[in-house]
Amino acid sequence: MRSTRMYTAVDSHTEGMPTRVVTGGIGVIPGATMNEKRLHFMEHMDDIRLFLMNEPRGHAAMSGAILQAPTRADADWGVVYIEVSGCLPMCGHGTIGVATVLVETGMVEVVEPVTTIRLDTPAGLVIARVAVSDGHADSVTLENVPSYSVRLDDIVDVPGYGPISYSLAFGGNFYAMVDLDAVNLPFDRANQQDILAAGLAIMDAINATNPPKHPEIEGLDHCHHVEFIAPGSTAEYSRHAMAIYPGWFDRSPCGTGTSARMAELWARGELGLDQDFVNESFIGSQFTGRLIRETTVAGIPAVIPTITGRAWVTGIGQYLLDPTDPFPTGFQF
Ligand code: PYC
Repeated sequence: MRSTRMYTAVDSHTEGMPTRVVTGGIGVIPGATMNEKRLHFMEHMDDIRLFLMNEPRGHAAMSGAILQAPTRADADWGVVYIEVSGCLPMCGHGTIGVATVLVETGMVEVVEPVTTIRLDTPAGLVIARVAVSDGHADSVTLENVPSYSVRLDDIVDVPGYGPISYSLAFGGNFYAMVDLDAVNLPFDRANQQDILAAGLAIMDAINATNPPKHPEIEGLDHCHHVEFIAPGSTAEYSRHAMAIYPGWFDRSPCGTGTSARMAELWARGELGLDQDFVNESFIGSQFTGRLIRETTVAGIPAVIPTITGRAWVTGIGQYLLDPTDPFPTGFQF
């Protein structure tokens, strides 16, 4: 066996969505903050992401997280998120996967009944509280970065669809929230290609006419996620299909998307602090969210969300590159 690359990883899934947690082989990514590391990785090391996320080692909806030493004294581990479409500043399902893997592999000191792990992410400090029994990570509650509503009930003209009403909020990434009824499609996975096409058209139109920009985090200036809200959803229990650039659906209920949705509902006065919000994914898995306190982001009213969900370890791997492999950065199909 010959190889010019070898990365070790623990694979997991969070409520159906994969997180390949890369534990070795990459070394220290340059950068004084985790966001600087993310930006450096995107510019100079993207071949590693492609290698680990693309086929044949990954697939069209693959996602992962690279463990790093933290850049801040108040954190235990640092994380750079990777996925098929790039490097998110924050990923909720990925964080639940990371926290589960850190506990189950003993990479943190495990304390029962709750192990607290402080994670340095590109979007800021995220605290993961892992419920542990008999050494098993049963569930993770993450305390997310400040989330806020950007606009409510705006209209974007979407070629092929006409004027579409949407709201936009930040929950670690920017999310456009659109009623699925607005594109006249049923909440049914049989229609996923049509739902995806509508989502991509909506995000394109928003980015072309009125892109969002985070006031404090460099490089966050677009919307790559459209959360289609299913009919019958309320401020207590919501179902959605999360369309993500360049063409896949979150299998999990999307931690940052759930945070954005709660920030939107809070801005409308429909969701208060300390109330459960159950968010269900396109495959029927659930996260439970809560808003735990108010804050501000550059003067904008914001909230701190928590998200509770579960992850399971699915494998331990060493990912190799044979020097004769014709697809050194994989491929998309
Ligand atoms: O859970 O935050 C999340 C997420 C973002 C993209 C896919 N999952």
